[in-house]
Amino acid sequence: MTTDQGEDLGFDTISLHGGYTPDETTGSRAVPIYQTTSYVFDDADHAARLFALEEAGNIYTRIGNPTHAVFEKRVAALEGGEAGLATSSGMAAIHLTIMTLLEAGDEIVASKYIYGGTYNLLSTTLPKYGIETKFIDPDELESWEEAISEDTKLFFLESPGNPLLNIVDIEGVAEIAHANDIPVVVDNTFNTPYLSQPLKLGADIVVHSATKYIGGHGSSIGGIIVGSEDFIFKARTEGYRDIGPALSPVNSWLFIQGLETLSLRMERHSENAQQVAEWLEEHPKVEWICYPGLERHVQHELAKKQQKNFGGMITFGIQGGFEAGKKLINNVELCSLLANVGDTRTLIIHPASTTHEQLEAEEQEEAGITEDLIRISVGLENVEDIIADLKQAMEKV
Ligand code: LCS
Repeated sequence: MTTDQGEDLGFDTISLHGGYTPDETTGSRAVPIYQTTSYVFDDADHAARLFALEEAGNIYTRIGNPTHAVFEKRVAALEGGEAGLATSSGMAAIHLTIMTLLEAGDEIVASKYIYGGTYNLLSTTLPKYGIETKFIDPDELESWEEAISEDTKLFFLESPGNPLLNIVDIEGVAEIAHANDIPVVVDNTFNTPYLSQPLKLGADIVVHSATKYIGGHGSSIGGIIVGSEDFIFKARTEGYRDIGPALSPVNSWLFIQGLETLSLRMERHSENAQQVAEWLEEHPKVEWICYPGLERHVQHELAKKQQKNFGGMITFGIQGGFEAGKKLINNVELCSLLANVGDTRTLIIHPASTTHEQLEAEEQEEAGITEDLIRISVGLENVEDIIADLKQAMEKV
């Protein structure tokens, strides 16, 4: 996004202004919520031109909406992409991206370290429609290359992965993909465009669960896709229109509110998580810990190179495995036990029995979801209070 003079605007400025100038009719400074299903056409010819896609304009909120348009333009500008498309959930964003690019007979090569719901979409649902996925270790660049067949039409990864927080070398993966004419889709949910911009590292399409840090307050389910103008136009006029994964204008508005403080929140999430991780690292009952901001993280250097900071997610294993993990989770008071991440509040969960429960036992093992794994989404509370809560719960284990 640039000024009228063509200068690049900074991230925070785009977070606040991207995609919107005050409404000409009302002067409204905040982005209005266009809570409408449809838009009046000038006349029959105007309507026909819009339906024939000969002219751009509002038709029906399942296809587009002015509040969504601000959200879409703002995230696209923050990611450094050409255009965006807002969806009813993160899963809808991923599904629509795949539906737009692939057809029966095509194959996906995907990181095996991804959100359980996405893993299930790829492993179980899409094969019913003739789309198969090969899951690989994303940290070994040669495994991407080796998995390619003549049917491969898409690479898919998360960095950091949910919940293992492995960091993928996006530039390296994109180089292999592009040498084989394969587009790279990155789920940037855990980082948000504030911490990393995969398109600038060579990815072709970025998807988000806006439900997480973009919304940031745990109030709304939604998603967004960012890519080229051509790709987004195709996604909007084909799958978005046919399948109907549009979101409510109110949710787009809530995501816009979230974007306005994204950098402030991501800095504080990162600062708090670093301190919680350092505290856990020293705790005698902690068997292992994974946080990209710790030097012991095997990809700490890559994370430093590829990200602005290390984010709010921590995973660790507790001595005593499943039962000890359950005790810890049952004894926290400030931390909320629930299935979400990226809220202002600190959240905690045991993925093996919840977010990754749809995976078979071997798939869980393959994806690194051990029985003792605890995931914390560190919130914006005073960090001493978060640590005090974990401390008292640890004492009861
Ligand atoms: N991508 C990632 C990285 C996610 O963590 C999730 C949801 C999705 C996509 C799907 O987004 P949604 O449709 O829920 O907006 N992750 C969840 C989790 O870890 N716990 O509950 C949901």
